[in-house]
Amino acid sequence: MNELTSDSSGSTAVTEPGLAVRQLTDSAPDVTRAELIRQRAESDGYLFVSGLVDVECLNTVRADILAICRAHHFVEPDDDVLVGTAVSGVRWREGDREYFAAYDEIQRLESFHRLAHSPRLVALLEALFGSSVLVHPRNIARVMFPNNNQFTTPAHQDYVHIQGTPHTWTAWFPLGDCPRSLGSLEVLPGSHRAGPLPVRSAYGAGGLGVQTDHLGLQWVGGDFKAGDVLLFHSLTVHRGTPNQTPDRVRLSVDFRYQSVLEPVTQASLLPHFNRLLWDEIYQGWSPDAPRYYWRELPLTLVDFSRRFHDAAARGAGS
Ligand SMILES: O=C(O)CCC(=O)C(=O)O
Repeated sequence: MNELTSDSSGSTAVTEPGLAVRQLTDSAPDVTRAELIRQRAESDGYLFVSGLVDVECLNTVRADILAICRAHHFVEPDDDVLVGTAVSGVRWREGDREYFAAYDEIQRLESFHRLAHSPRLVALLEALFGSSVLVHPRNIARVMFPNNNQFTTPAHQDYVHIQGTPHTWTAWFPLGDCPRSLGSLEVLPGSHRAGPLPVRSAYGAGGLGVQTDHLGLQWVGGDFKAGDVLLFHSLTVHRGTPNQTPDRVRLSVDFRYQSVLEPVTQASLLPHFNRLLWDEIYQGWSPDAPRYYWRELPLTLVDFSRRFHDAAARGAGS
């Protein structure tokens, strides 16, 4: 059965559940209209901005990550620097020793961490928060292999993993063009207003999923071009789409941001997966690179509640 839906943009669309997905509202024409941006963010729980990040910087990171992927035999050795053809039969994922060996090298990339500080991205978040922005240093990169659908990111909220303040926003974007069939990201507009949802263990990034049918909301998503950014509140439910290509890896990043005036956990100030020290990551970086910048900020540190996280993980349906 088809359903008629509408969102803050006032647009309506017919959705065939499981087939088509409603398109993201593009806020690119509105990035200088702070009040409108805040209203849309509050209403929808997400902002999609096409062409927000400089494609040259993005391609530098892509080339750097693919060079690591080639050295670790994730992608074909004679691939073009920007292509990313998966070696047949290889499908490592987070948690695998082979994945982490490459991921540690990705975490050491200055270009990758610099990308989180992209000026237009940070300026938009400043407008959204109405204050200075804390760029969480705990930057995340993902290499998603084809033929691995079981490990597609489940529908989930980020708050349980981040804590500190629910008003933390994630910027998700692919490192290159990313049609939905390569595995892009979708959001459930309005789901942030449901508060923290009960979780169950699930396959895929984060290992925790939520049920969403009872919310009666409609997924939005689509194809991404290099430079397009999807931002969402830490309680906005989002999910990956499976990488259905025969042989391409999907590269993407998750960067997180909050107002400097909101509390933050120490965990958000540590490297992702906490496998390396910052001093190890910073080796060989250029003098003007963003190192330990958060130590200069007047932050309020709060504990990460392992109990809240684990209780949530043991919750409904797990
Ligand atoms: O890139 C993905 O598939 C997962 C990104 C995501 O949902 C997250 O990190 O919270």
